[in-house]
Amino acid sequence: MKLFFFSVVVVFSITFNLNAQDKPAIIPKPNKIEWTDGEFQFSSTINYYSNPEADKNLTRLEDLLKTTGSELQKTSEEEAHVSLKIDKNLASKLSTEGYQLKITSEKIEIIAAENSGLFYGIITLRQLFPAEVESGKITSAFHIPAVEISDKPHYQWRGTMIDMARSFFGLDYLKKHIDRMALYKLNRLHLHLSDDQGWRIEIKKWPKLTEIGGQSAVKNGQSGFLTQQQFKELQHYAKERNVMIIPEVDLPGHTYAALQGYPELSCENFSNLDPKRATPPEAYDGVEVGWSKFCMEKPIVYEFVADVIAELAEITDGPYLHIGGDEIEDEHYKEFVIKAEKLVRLNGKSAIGWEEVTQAKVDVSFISQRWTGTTESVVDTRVIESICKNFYLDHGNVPDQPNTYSWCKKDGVSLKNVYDFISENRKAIGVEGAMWSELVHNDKSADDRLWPRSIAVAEVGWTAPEKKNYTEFVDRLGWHGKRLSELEVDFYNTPEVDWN
Ligand code: TNX
Repeated sequence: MKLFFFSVVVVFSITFNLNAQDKPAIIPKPNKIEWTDGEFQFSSTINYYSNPEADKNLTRLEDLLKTTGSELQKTSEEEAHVSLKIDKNLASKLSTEGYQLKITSEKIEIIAAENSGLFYGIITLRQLFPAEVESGKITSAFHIPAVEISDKPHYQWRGTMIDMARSFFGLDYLKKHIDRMALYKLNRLHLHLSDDQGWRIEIKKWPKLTEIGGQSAVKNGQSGFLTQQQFKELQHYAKERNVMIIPEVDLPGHTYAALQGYPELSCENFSNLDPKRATPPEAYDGVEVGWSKFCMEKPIVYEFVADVIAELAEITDGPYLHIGGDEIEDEHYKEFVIKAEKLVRLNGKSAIGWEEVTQAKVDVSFISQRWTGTTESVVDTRVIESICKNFYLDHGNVPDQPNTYSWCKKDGVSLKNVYDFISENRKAIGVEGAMWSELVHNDKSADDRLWPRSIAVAEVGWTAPEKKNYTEFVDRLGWHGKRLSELEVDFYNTPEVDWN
């Protein structure tokens, strides 16, 4: 009897110890994780070390360790409690963004082949700290459970898109957004910078784009634009957090805001526009799509496109420019796409476009962004998955959520709809959640549409499909409610999640 009781207790405690839920919840789920025995406790002085190659991440580690209130002391590798190391030999195993994190009762070690990997090792360590870390100071005593993690992303492209054109979002919001992206290992921020309702990026050769087109917005939306200087500042901020900015100017349709200042880019008598919508120099504040376009027979249109692409290429660090290409019917469309794509290449970048561009025989370096998944392509390009029923974050978190769209999926796009996405496309390079802003007019509603669904985007992008499990994800996410609140994210209170 005694023996029986003893074995029940042993079995119970083993099960309990193996239950990951009593451990801090890491999102996205690491691809290899093993909780081991013991825990690491911070003492009043923390000795830390980084090898010279890892110096880029040093301040980030110091900032994290400072939240404990302990003294920090840089020491030799042998004496260190916490160490950061770059080891180029791990490149084939961990690729550029992977890392290893090993925690024992004595030591915390993060190793990666590159600084982007170390950055994510530090992010994982950050998620092992209590939620208070996000406000900069931890007041309660805590310890970190021993663990061994070897992790790298499933996809290289883990993105979010913000529609800046219908309603503008300022630098402060974008920087906050980048911080939040980084916490979940999202690494691509696509900015939709022009559409019928507004033009949001300064182009020096065509100043009326922002002087006029920067002043309008969708009804009740915010107007404004980024100067090239601000764009660079944002890009620098993003780069430090391993986020690449992808600027999009939507061509040759969705171009009304450009025509406001430069009506010469439209056909005679504006016959390429729908006069019921608007005629230059009037602004357009409605939400119809597919009614405006450039006059593609006019040489000046190509001068314009060449100038805009050249200036964008000049200020963009990343290798990509997004040229839009969606929702337009025109006999010159394919020819236009091919020319625009060539201009992008001439300026040293690769072009991305919405999936419709693959009706044209574009270069194989092209990347298409799928949103309906129904275009008959004539080229087999690499693909970013933004299929609307899984990734359109302007749709409701739940059915009938006020001020959301439902044209793609009438019940909205739930957290589970995002999470359950699996790409069947062998040329998929990743996923991107798209927040269109016809109905999103301020920071608070942007938060509500982007979070927590972008966290599901992050896990779809990072974790291997066979390791995903929705029930278990939702459990982990519940533990992040406090962290998101510390970060002042006005996330949607999804009923699918039991927020702790
Ligand atoms: C379709 S998807 C659009 C956008 C709209 C969005 C609204 C795509 C490439 N074009 O212009 O904002 O639907 O959900």
